[in-house]
Amino acid sequence: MEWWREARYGMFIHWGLYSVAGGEWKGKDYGKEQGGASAEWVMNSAKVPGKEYRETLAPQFNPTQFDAEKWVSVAKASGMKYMVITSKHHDGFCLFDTKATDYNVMEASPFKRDIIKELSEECAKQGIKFGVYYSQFKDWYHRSRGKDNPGTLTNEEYLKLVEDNLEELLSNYGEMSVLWFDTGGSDVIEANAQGARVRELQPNAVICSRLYNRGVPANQKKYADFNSLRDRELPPERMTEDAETCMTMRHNWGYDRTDDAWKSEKDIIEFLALCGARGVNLLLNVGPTPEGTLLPEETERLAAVGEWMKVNGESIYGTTCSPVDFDFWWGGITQKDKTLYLHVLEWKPEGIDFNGVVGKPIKAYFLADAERNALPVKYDAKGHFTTVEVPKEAPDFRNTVIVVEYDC
Ligand code: JFZ
Repeated sequence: MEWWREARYGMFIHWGLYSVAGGEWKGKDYGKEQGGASAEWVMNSAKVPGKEYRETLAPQFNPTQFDAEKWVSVAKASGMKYMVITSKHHDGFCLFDTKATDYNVMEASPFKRDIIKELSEECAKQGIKFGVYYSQFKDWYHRSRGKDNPGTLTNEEYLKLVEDNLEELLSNYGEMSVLWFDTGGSDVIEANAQGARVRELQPNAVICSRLYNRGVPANQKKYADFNSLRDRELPPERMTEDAETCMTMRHNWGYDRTDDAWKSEKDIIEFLALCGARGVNLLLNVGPTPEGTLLPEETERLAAVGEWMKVNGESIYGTTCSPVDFDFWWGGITQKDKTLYLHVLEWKPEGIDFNGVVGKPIKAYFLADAERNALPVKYDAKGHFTTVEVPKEAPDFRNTVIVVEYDC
């Protein structure tokens, strides 16, 4: 887990046949906020039978502009340290060369390239940890969705498919650093068997708590290495356990043709800082196009976060949430050894108030200030300081991390 705690920030990729649909089916919009669950759910939202979904979309999945080197370079430049891509989402389509079903990119689409292989190799080359999202329980193609929508497999055959897929993903793609299962069934025995297999084949892999159904008590989630919080959720308090929040840059996870609800660079940077202040990793999502490209709106935002991380990354990577009672009106605190990083999202001319903590601070300064010019601080009777004085005008949101160094 050490690399994962150090990493703090990764790329989530939702890509598959649903990207061709772009959230629409037969001219109707099923994106999130248009009545659908999200673009990658179009098969379910539009109640599309498996055969029709496959015959409509699979022949169109030919993302000839896909370039793993570009995607991994964008992630790296953004300061991301790991990547998790959908290897099989709920629509059942496999983005890798599998022998367990012919409903995969090699056999069912004209693309015939192993996307998981190309990305895992590029990540290894560029020093980014690689992992896969895998929908182990929901599968609207292979499993039955009721008498009107029979699956292609019986329940037993489906469990065998999952077992075979895991063997392939855990054996054929080198170091698999993250297994991001998504929402197991209520059967803990099934989930534990899947978790145990991951441990056997990839002992260093970090396993997401969604290996288990949310209803399973935490103390029964034997193989969960981190708590995957609700989508886009910041926990209300500091997390003492390893946890991660995943977030979209707009409404939908998968590519959606009409979704223009882009979060600003400021929104994203501040969300990353607040995740850090709560001791939570951020897995930030992109939904690539049917052509295999990232959207300009995505690459621009990721580059902006990368610029911020160049200056402020030390206040995120490898930090923990601070023991300071941190419900400050102005933002949150991350900590590393005897250094606190105040992530200041709101400003008041009277300065940044601050409950004293262990030890007397040596100095406070803006992390972006190469000269580390000390900011004036006021102390209370106990020698704890109460306020860091800041400029009357709030600085640019990209340069608002204040470092506080301690003498003990
Ligand atoms: C799941 C998927 O259904 C969705 O398509 C996407 O892949 C997302 C990242 O994960 O959706 C969920 C699963 C769990 C919660 C919310 C959305 N949850 O626990 O809040």
